[in-house]
Amino acid sequence: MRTKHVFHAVDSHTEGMPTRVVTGGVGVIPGATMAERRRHFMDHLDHIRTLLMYEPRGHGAMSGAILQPPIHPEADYGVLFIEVSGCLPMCGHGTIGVATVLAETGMVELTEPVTTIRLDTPAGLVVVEVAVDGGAATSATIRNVPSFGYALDGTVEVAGLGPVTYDMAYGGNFYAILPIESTGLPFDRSRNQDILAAGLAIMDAINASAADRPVHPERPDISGCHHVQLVAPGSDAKHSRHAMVIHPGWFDRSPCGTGTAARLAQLHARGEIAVGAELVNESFIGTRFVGRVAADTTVAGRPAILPTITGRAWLTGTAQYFLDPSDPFPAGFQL
Ligand code: PYC
Repeated sequence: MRTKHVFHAVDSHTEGMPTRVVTGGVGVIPGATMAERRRHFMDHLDHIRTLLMYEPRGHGAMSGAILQPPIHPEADYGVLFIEVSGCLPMCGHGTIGVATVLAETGMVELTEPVTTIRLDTPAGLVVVEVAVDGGAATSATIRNVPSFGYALDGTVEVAGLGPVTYDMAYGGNFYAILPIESTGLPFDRSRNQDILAAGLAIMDAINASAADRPVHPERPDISGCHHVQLVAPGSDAKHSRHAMVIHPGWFDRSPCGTGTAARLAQLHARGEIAVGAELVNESFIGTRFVGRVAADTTVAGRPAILPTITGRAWLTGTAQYFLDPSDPFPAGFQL
């Protein structure tokens, strides 16, 4: 065996969605904040993301997180979220995966019944309360970053669909949220390629228009819409089901943590959910997160909420990923 590089990882899944937690091999990424480290990583180290997320080590819906020493004085670990789609400011299923891995591998000291872990993410400090029973992490609740409705009832002209009305909300990433009926498609996994194409067309149309492309009012480094939440018929503010279309062309297998936060913020902005109320948010494969509006707040003077998201993750293995100097795909590949 020859290897130019070894990456150590603990693989997990959160309600069906993988999180490859990279525990070693990357080194400390330069930057004075996790947001600066994310920028540096995207500009200079993106081949590490593609090596670990793309084929043949990953697949078209792969997701992961790179552990870093924290910079925020209150945090236990820094986290950089990596996916086939890029480097996210925040990822909910990834946070639940990271917290479960930290708890179940002894990388944080366990206390029962709750172990509190503070993560320094590019979107801000995120506190996770891991429920622990007999040494096992049975669920994790994220206190997510402030989330808000960005624009309600936006309309965009979409190739092949015509005018489409949507709400834009932020929950750590921006989400266009609309009923799947607006695409003329049923909420049916056998139509997944058509649903994917419709979601991506909506995303492209939003990002192509300077007036519609979202930009975080306090964080210009967080912009653009890379997630479209197509809500199933019969959904309401207590129980919502969706297909989450993600750039460049895959579905979240989990109920999407930041998408659940955005859905809570959208429902709150519409006056459909109150502080203290809970929403069960269900993925395209039928797995569930429970979201809660914990409190009101503001972001740059806009009404916003502090959401919590609860879900479960399971460890699936440990691995060392190598890069042989003769490997013809040193940055992986996509079909
Ligand atoms: O859980 O926040 C999330 C997420 C984002 C993209 C995929 N999952």
